[in-house]
Amino acid sequence: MTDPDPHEKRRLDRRAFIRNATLFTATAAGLGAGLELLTRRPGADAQTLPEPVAQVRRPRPLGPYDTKEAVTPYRSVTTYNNFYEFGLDKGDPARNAGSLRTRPWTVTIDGEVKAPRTVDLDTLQSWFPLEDRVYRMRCVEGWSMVIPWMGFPLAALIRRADPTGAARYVKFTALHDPEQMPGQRRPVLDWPYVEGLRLDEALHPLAFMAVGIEGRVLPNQNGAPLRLVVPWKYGFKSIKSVVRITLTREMPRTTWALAAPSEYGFYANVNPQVPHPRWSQATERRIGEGGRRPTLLFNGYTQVADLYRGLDLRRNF
Ligand SMILES: Nc1nc2c(c(=O)[nH]1)N[C@H]1C(S)=C(S)[C@@H](COP(=O)(O)O)O[C@H]1N2
Ligand SMILES: [Mo]
Repeated sequence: MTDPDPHEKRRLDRRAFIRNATLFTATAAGLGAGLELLTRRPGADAQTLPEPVAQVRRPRPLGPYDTKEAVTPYRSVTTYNNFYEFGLDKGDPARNAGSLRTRPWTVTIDGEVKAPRTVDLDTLQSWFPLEDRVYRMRCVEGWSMVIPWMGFPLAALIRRADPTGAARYVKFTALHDPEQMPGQRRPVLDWPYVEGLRLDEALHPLAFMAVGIEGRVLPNQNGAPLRLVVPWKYGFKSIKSVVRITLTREMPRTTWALAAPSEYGFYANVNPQVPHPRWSQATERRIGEGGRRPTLLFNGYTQVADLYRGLDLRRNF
């Protein structure tokens, strides 16, 4: 996808960080060679639609959590992606994620829960009625989309796991399999990708586990078969291809916060007043639109503000 936007440079800046990071042990030349190995698949442009999600009746009226803003074209949602397990360029996930096997797929729920278990994804999905959620998504790089997810509230899953009184955080772990995920053959990030939420954040009704987009199962490049969606936080919190959900006592060490602690915090709440050290977060480019629009505190989801009473949002960025 061609991207004439000047802020594209900022994305390159984010990649430039990776080349300088201490965890990155290979040389820049090594990274270049590695990216060459992320082969382009012929025919990736002839988009075949995923199968419909069975349980969902459509259309349905918008609910209290849905934005009425125009939905981003499906083609953009599924071809302009960040999923570093499949490469660093926006088009790489759509080109390369065909190698991800999404069935069978198991999810382990463990840690501070009374009933730890490993469950097949189809079983897990059958526990909950699927819902639609039309959410804004704001990437830390300065672009945004509106995506019609389908899935179930994270709170429903956590309540079913029955946390112990000691649980204070939720840690999410993505699949680690360099055979299926060619980007993991290089130490671009500290694999597997890990994310986390405070337990009260995870129990907020906006926090969502997605299994589909627009009535169809999640395309691999969007984090199939199960991904987190936290719409009031920068997109990197919304971890893709989740295999493990662990309730913990301590704040989990998360991938981007480990990679660049001065640039990516644990909270990562969207906040136009807290710039990224290397660029402003005051505005954003809505994919498919010209120009830029103002970025809103908590990405406009002001109903989460109560979670952060008494917390200094500049220190806890
Ligand atoms: N496992 C994993 N999850 C991930 C990422 C990633 O590289 N790996 N990228 C994150 C970032 S930076 C963003 S902006 C969103 C992008 O989601 P989308 O491609 O479905 O729009 O996924 C997030 N989840
Ligand atoms: Mo992002």
